[in-house]
Amino acid sequence: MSRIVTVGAAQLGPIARDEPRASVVSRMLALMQQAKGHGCDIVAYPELALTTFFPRWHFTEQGQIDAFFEKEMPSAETEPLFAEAKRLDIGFMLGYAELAQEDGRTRRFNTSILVDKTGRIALKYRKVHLPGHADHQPWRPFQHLEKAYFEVGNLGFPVARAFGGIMGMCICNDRRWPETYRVMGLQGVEMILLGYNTPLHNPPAPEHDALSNFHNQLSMQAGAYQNGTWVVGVAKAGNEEGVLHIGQTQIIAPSGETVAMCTTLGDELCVARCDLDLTKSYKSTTFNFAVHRQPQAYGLIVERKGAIPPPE
Ligand code: CDV
Repeated sequence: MSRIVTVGAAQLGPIARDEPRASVVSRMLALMQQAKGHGCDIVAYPELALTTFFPRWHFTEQGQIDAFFEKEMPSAETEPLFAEAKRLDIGFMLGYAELAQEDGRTRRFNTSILVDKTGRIALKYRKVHLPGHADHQPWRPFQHLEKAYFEVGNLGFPVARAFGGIMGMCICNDRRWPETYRVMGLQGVEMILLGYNTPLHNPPAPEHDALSNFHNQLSMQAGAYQNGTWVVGVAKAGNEEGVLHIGQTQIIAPSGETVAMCTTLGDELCVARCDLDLTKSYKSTTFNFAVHRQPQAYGLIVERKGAIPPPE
């Protein structure tokens, strides 16, 4: 048996702070049309795909921050993505900053949606692992204020039946945490779509800089293999407003092998025919959770209060 979902991972190059959404959307439409030309069922875009990565700046006016957020989806500016996808009979995954009116208040999330071929939002995810800091830290060459500008996502890690399989999403820093993949793995996920904005330089730990690409590979390949799932990681890459970001947009098989990867730091599409049935041999053997996992043993460890302190 084979269940093929052809995926286009649509890497975006830098987006300038003053680049209008209409210009970004036209870049995204060009990639969508290329994806259709390659027979794709889905085109996946990066985290916060519609604007520059604004948490790198400390803003004091809420209005300046909210200018980067979407108050409705679709909006007049994003509707062309929905319309063209429907016309082309292709689905898409889109990351954006979401301003929601919920529980009687304004809430802000770092969000992704998966839109099916009919234009319906089949799945929504709000980023759980927000990296960086909540306070202005002037010593840094650039800020990472996700903890100030977003709330922790309140939807968990949901999966949905779509595109003939079981689909899930996560966003950027989530990909470094094994819990992300395992929570979806336990729900039988067969393909995880994720976008990222990853600066090459890590101000609190510059000794990690030379390993940025390696850590990107390591996390996504391990997540795929250990849960028997496809993983599609899509970068916003290149030199954005003076900050270098990694690329390496890629599609990873349930074996953990990368089967397609972008080679530039600009707008670029890479494509793979993903057989969702390749997940089966991993999910039914090495990572047959029902047979081999031992959650009762993990409980003993979780019960311990905190880590053992390192020796003096
Ligand atoms: N946008 C992100 O979540 N970026 C983080 C950086 C700050 C390390 C990442 O994990 O790639």
